[in-house]
Amino acid sequence: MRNFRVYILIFLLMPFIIFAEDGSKLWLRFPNVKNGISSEKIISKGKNPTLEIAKKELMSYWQGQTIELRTDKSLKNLKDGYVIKSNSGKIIISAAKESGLLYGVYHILRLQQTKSDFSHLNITEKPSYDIRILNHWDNLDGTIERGYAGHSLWKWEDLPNKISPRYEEYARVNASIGINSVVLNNVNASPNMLRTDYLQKVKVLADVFRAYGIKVYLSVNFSSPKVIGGLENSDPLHKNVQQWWKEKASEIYNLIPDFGGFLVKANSEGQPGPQDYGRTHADGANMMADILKPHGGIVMWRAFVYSPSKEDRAKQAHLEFVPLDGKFRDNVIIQIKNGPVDFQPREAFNPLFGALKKTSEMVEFQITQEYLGFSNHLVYLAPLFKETLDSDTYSDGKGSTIAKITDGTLRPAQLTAISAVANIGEDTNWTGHHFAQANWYAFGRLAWNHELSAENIADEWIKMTFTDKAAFVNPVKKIMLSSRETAVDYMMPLGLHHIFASGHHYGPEPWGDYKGGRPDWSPVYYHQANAQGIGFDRTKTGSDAVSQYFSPLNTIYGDIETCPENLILWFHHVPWNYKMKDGKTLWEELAFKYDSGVQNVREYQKVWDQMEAYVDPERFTQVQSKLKIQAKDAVWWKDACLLYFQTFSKMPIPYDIERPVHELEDLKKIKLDLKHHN
Ligand code: BDP
Repeated sequence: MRNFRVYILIFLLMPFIIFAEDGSKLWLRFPNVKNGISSEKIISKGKNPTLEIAKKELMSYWQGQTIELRTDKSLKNLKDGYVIKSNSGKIIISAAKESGLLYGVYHILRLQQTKSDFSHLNITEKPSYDIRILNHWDNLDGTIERGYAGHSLWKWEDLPNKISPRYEEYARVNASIGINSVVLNNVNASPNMLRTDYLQKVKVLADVFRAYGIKVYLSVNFSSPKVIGGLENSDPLHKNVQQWWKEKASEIYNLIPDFGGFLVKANSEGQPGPQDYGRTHADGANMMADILKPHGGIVMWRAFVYSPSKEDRAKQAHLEFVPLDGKFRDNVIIQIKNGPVDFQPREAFNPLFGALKKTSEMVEFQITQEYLGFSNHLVYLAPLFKETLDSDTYSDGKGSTIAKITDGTLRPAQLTAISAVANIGEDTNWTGHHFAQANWYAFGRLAWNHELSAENIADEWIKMTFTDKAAFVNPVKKIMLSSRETAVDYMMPLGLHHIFASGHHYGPEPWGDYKGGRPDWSPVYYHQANAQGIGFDRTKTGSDAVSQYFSPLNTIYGDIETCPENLILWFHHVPWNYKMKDGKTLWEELAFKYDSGVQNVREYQKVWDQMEAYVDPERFTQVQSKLKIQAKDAVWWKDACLLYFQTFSKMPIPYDIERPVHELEDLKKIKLDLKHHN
């Protein structure tokens, strides 16, 4: 009898068990399989694993007319791109490569899913970048540096024998947005990554990814020859070191003939590099580039270099790399973080963009929200990505945007690339926060076409991931589009930066002064608050970082009157009573910004609550509880920063804004026990 009741209960719960929404499908929620079209309605010649996937996707999910998939070598100039045309009742997708056909198939499935009109299609797509690459900061022990969605997807201990089904799902998801490359491991790379047993595991992943048009790359530790090769040192100019890399490269290419190449973090934050032997970044990068060249591989050499010297950290990459311009091989690309400090909620763009005239440059974004509330805060990053890509560097005159410098328009390059640090882990919904999925999506879409707007991408993503009902799409899009500015407001408005709690970077610690440690890891180094004012003086009389920008930006940023207010504390030490454009004093403006960040999150909560009718209960409540955390954190940020900065400004909290609910001394005691490495 008891058993019987259990059966009845299971039966009644069945629809919920089967349809329980866990976010695992991301944006790939195509209509039910049984409505798909029959195989006769898909015309294609030839056999190829990628083409088979394209056909399978259509057969399973396409509900429209007959489709023909054609490879057409004359479309080579479109690279991975494709043409989609309606032609007497059928749709023809043509591309030079099979991967182009697969991208074309995802394009029409996207049109179907967003209920777009596809009666008269005439679409030509060519990707903005050749290499659209995710950087995983995954360690061999399964942890992820700055990962907030569980452990690594890569099960190194099970590989090469056991293959998780998620490897293929991951590849499919990436292909659906045009991502064609991945770096599997952390830039703080373990030398063991290059051991033969690990390479055999990497091979298995590469084999799974290949049919989805995805190439594998690895982060390598510069000391590998010494550490795993047993050589005396890893000096890039030593013959035996070069020989070691040469043999390693042959071993890799034997296993993985289309291996992409290496990503290298050298001489930064304690990592080894060519400078350990008195050699330059160019010596190190070129040694590897020469070895990879015959195999068709490339080197992505990171410009994220800084040391605890007297020099302003924001200037260091430019100082080190500009003198090396023109010295790098043509299969080296310098990988540059969007800002000169470190993935802050807002930074001025990195002045290295455009400063290298004879060297290829690529952007590195961070999708994982190390500095944006981890996977607890809803922060849609497309506006941040766009802000960087659309920034005019003036390097080659007006209109020299970072997009044009990196996509081959202004600096014709052998290969162009764009990268971002992934936010993916083994959580069921892949990214921890359901809305963090949008940032993976947005990066892929912008890497494919950097001219898309943040709004269009949000629109697409919401319709694909939730529903196309306007009553949901419009308010949620509004939340997404304002969310990055909101986070800036409650964390670091007006150009403040790096005032995070040390190490884990979750929550505020503007009082952080790690005496005896590295000054450039201390919040007080970055905000410089004192009785006179607040902000980092990077003008001519300060660190002179402004001079690294091309004219007229150097003067615009260098003059407090013309500096954009959203960067004013990035470039200037500003008196507390300085009059801002809206007539408020700097102190008041700061207080209002913090408060408006908090108010916006409260508004997001209210709007989200109204969305209940349009969302499944699981995702509704999960997002709702994350918003609660975000609201609490926003208040924490506001109180911590205002109460602490008030000890310098000695000015009252303006009447109109919400009063602090914490005591500064209590906030100072908070020490979160989160894992971190610095
Ligand atoms: C910083 C992270 C650190 C990374 C480093 C990097 O805090 O974990 O190793 O960047 O990009 O943002 O190398």
